[in-house]
Parts: sequence; C-alpha cells; structure tokens
Amino acid sequence: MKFNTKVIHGGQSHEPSTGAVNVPVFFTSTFAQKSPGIHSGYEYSRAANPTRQALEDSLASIENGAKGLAFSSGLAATDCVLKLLNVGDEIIACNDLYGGTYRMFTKMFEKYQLKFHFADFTNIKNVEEKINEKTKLIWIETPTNPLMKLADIKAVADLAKGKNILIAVDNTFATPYIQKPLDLGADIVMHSATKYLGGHSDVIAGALITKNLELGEQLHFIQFAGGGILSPMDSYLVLRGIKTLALRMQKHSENGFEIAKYLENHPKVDRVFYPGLKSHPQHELAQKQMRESGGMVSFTFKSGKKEDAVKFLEQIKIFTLAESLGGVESLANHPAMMTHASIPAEKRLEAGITDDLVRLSVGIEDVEDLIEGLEKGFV
Ligand code: P1T
Repeated sequence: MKFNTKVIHGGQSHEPSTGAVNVPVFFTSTFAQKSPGIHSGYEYSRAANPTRQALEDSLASIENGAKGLAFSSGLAATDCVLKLLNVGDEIIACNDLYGGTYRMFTKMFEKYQLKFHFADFTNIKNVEEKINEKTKLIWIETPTNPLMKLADIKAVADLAKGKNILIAVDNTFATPYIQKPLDLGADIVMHSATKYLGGHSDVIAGALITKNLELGEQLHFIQFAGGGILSPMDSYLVLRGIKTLALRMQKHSENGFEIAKYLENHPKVDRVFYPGLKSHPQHELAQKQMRESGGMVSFTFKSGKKEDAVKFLEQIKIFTLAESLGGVESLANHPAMMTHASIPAEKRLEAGITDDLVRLSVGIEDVEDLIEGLEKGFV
C-alpha cells in the first residue's frame, strides 16, 4: 500500500460486529468476560481499547513500523521511552529541542542519574565524540524546533550500529508524509500527535512507533504500567486527522515554501530558517532525507531587536499568536518567551534561539492572505 492509501485504510478496517465503515468511539473502560480470563481480546481500556488500537495500527502503518502506541501527550510518549533506561545510562540529544523535551530531560530525569549530552547534530562528529560504552539512547529531533536544523538520520544510525544504542527520532515537524525515520535506520519514532497528525488544534496526544515488535511490547508494558494512554475520543480525533495528512502536508509545504521565499526577500528580515530554501545550510540533506519541507518557518530581524519581534507578533493578521503548531490554521510564536522559555537564557543563545527569533506554523489558508497578514507586522 502506498502512503495516500495507508492514511485512509491503515489499521482502519470495518468494525466487525456491525460493519460500521468509520471506526466507532468505544467509550468503555472495561469489557465483559465469558469466564475469568476468557474475553474478546480486550479486558480494560488502559491496556487496550478498540478505537485506540485502530489509531495505533494506523500509526504503525504510516511510519512503516511494527507497533504503534498512542499517548495522552507527546511528552508522555517521550517519558515512556526514557523509562526503558537504567541508572547510569547516557543519552545524546540535539542541543536545539522543543523546550518541554529539554525540561523533561534535565529537570525530571537527571535526578534519576541519567546523563544527558547535548550536541549540535548538524555535524556528525559532534555526536560521534560523545558516544561511549554507557550511551544507550540517541534522541534526534529533525527538523529541530525552532531552528529547523537537520540531523542525518541514516548517518547517526550507522554510527550506533552494533553498539546497543537505541535511535529515537521526534518526527513531529516532518511527519511520515515527509520523512520516514524507521526506513533510515531509527528504532523508535515519536510524535507530538497534537500537531500535524491531529492537524486541527483540537487534541493533545502523543505517539511512539517502533521498528520491531519486541521493543514495541516493552514500551507497551511501560505505558500500561504507567498509565499515560490516549482516551477513545482523542484517539478518534487523531485517526480522523491522519486521513487528510497527505493532502494537508502538501499544502503546508507549498505555503511554507512561499512564505519562506517572501521572508527571505523582505528588507526587514535577517535570516530565514527553512530546509526548502537553497540558503539553508543543509538544503542538500533536506533533499535527500525529506520529500517536502513542511510548514514550519523561523526567522530573525535585521535590527536584531526583541521589540521588533514583539511588535510583529502583536500586529500580524490571520496568524494567531499562540503556542503549538501543525494545525490547519496559521500560528505564530516567540520561542524565547513562549515554547522555549524553560531553557535557560544562556543555553538558548548558545543554540541560536535569539530574542528576535519568530517561529511560524504556516497553515493551509490562501497564501496571498497569509502574506498580507504578515506584512502588517512589519509596518
Ligand atoms: O505538547 P505535547 O503533545 O506533549 O508534545 C511535546 C512536543 C514534542 N516534540 C516537539 C517537536 C514539539 O514541538 C512538542 C510540543 N511543541 C509545542 C507545544 C510547540 O509549540 O512547540
């Protein structure tokens, strides 16, 4: 099955007892048993629920994985991966990451004696030099949030080969329409399904997809024992979102490219961060690893002033100033004061997240209206 077919049919066969074409929302916490231990395959919805199961099968199908798991948030999914590790294990992660992921790593898991090394993955040598016999996980975000840096997934996976190191890729920005980390050698794909998979800014959800079933079962055990599952209604919303993922990502990418070009030619704009632009330092890797460039665009001001970024965000039209991304509607964000405020200022600056940086989540509206709305921010 090809991708456009998978988003409609992957894991979404007709409901067997009624033939319902659309997967129903199974609002039930528990399932009747004929005799103790003799049941339909479902016992209790924390372990499995048919609506969530359909979503999890769909996730596995679109990411070319063996097992999918749906969580109550993207961070709950990340938390589950880290619980595979043991005291003393070391992790190498990108130094440009969603602020909440950085906060979880440093504020929650360092106290359990996991050691995190942060590196700039744009140069593979930075990753290689941090690998040692205690390294158990490499955490990749590509493109990164918010600077749109890329990591060469295949090159990182090749580095880790034969060393008993798991490779996890946060594929939130790209989605499987654009990039397939498991095909490139990763072991785990993570999503904030809140974003493009859901696609309509109406749900908080997370996902993990594994290349092999055994790892998927280990993660399922941690999820079941810890409890961070996605509800039936939210599973339904994400499943519904996935059906239009291919169409939406095409339009997000088309609009993202137009907005990136508009900004690159704007007299008040300094740098534009978008992998689809020839000026992106890793444009070549983008063309190799990604099918399109998606809808996320970041930029800075020639003045370098935070006040210009703030004024811009107050004045723009059509775009809404809000955290999050990946919905059909366009959003704008100030990473330093909003999504990445939990990263200490010096670490933010070290990674390049300056106070004049603005991040746009370009939606699927008419691009002429979007450009007109952005222009209002520059006056
Ligand atoms: O919000 P949640 O569903 O828990 O997902 C966390 C998360 C993980 N990974 C990436 C790349 C993300 O962007 C996010 C959430 N990000 C935002 C809310 C944001 O505006 O960047």
